[in-house]
Amino acid sequence: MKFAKHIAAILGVAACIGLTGTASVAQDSSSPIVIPTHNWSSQVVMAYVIGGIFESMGDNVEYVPADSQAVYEAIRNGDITISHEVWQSTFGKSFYNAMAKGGLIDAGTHAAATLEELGVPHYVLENNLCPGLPNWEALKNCSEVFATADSGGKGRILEGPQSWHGDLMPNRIKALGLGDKYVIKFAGSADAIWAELNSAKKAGRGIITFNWTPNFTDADGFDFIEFPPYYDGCRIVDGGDGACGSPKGWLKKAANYKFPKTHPAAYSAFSKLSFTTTQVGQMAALVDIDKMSHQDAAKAWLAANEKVWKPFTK
Ligand code: TMO
Repeated sequence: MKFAKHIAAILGVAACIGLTGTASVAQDSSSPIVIPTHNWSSQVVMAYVIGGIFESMGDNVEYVPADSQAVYEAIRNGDITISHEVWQSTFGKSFYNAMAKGGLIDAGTHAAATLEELGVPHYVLENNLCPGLPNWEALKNCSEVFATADSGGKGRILEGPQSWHGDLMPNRIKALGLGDKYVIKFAGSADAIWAELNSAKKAGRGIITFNWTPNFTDADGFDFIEFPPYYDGCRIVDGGDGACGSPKGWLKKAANYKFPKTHPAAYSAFSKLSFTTTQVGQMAALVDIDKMSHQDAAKAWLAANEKVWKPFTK
């Protein structure tokens, strides 16, 4: 009897080891990993790059177009599995809000540092179209340089789509006392910003737009305006007066909290995955300069960069 109990105990231990062993080599679920696509090029190319990496590991993936603010709630409740470009300035608040509610986890930070800010193409500085730039105070004295046919004599600032960060820039311009001299116009798309930058460049005209780095414009030379430094709480949505620039920020990854359990191998790769400024810029350039489709750009990038991404899967 004693002996039988002993055997049972040993068998129990063996069964446990068996289970643990199975768990450590568990297969990823065949349910699709849901990857969101938004409305700027690097994000969409990177969606297909990461999807391609998961597929190379035998995982199934699905892509869904998603609003870039609402996506954090969708990850939290499990409708979407990951976000691979969480830009601090624009999405930090929604990311942390979803995390605080529960269901969304921080899956690590890319090597690339970020800035999402208003700025001017380099020739605006080179040709001294607004003396004193990139210091923001120069804007007080040259609004006419940035006027357009529809700006009512004021300088025009071309902001990105309003879905990115709402009234951040109108609030800032007002808070800095520039509201009488400048109007903010929201672009319908990122492509509309690039089209306006192109035509302004051809004409040698002054132009102020929202832009970001890493982006394909890094190679061209785009100068960000230096606003009063960002600090936690300076924005109106955070209780401040709004008179500050954007943070020199991080670029993070997020995931639904179940992802590490349902797809341990894919999660491990995703958590290791990190892209540099150059790599994110390349992904945008393949579309915005080379005019490839997002899918073809991702295929080309994966084929040319196996040494970069294969180690994430190991
Ligand atoms: C989120 N974005 C890179 C467009 O600023």
